[in-house]
Amino acid sequence: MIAVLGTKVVTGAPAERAVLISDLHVGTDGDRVLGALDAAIAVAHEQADALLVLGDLFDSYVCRGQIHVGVWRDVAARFRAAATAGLRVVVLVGNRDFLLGEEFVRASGAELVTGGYRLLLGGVDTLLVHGDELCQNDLPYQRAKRWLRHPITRWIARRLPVSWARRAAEKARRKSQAVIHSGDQTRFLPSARAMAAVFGVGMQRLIFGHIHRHARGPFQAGVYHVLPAFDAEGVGLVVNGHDWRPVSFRSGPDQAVADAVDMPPECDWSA
Ligand SMILES: [Mn+2]
Repeated sequence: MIAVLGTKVVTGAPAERAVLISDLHVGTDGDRVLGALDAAIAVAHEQADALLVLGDLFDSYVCRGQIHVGVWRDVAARFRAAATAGLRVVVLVGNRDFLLGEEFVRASGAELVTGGYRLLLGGVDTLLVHGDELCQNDLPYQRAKRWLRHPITRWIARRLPVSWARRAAEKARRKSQAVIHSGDQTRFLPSARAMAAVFGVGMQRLIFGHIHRHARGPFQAGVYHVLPAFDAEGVGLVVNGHDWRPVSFRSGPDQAVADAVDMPPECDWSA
């Protein structure tokens, strides 16, 4: 096992073909994102070996009781059906749903990854991370992350009643919204030194989300992809061997549709 920027990285089985999506934020956008998710699952099942979700599947997830109710139960059931039909589903936690635990694994049949995930993807040595660890200049967040991820915080939060957990998540959301729109916005970009650290350990490709912008480009000897927020346009990445292309998923009248989208521009980095 290796660690990159404090994030533990586990190694998974290779996948020649995969569908990758990130930042679905299920819980904020009603049914729209679920239609796109159903399409992504269907395309992954028909055309790929794996569905890889790069974090913030849920807008918030605090306590283990949530898996039995509402959208959390519904999304887990969708993954369970796909997993039962033979699809490999891998879900990385994001900063909004890092409290996902074994109850999600049981309900969904997905492989849950609490850090980074390294795999041979289309034959390329690839690292998947949510991406918050790359945003090293977002200092208030990085400080909060240390106590939020503390085992004691986790132990307490996961045992809260669902109604308390939802109120706490809503309060945290309002506070973070107020902070997000203040000050220098470049602090939310991945830092160039974080990117250098990732490619410095020899990764050929890095894929992440979190910053809600679609981008791709070269970095040193490697290549990165930044997946946009899936709840915006249903955009993800389809990998088929050497072919890597962004598509927009939607549920058509009687089948899943994956429309081609333009290759995105390169990403900006913070200092
Ligand atoms: Mn995020």
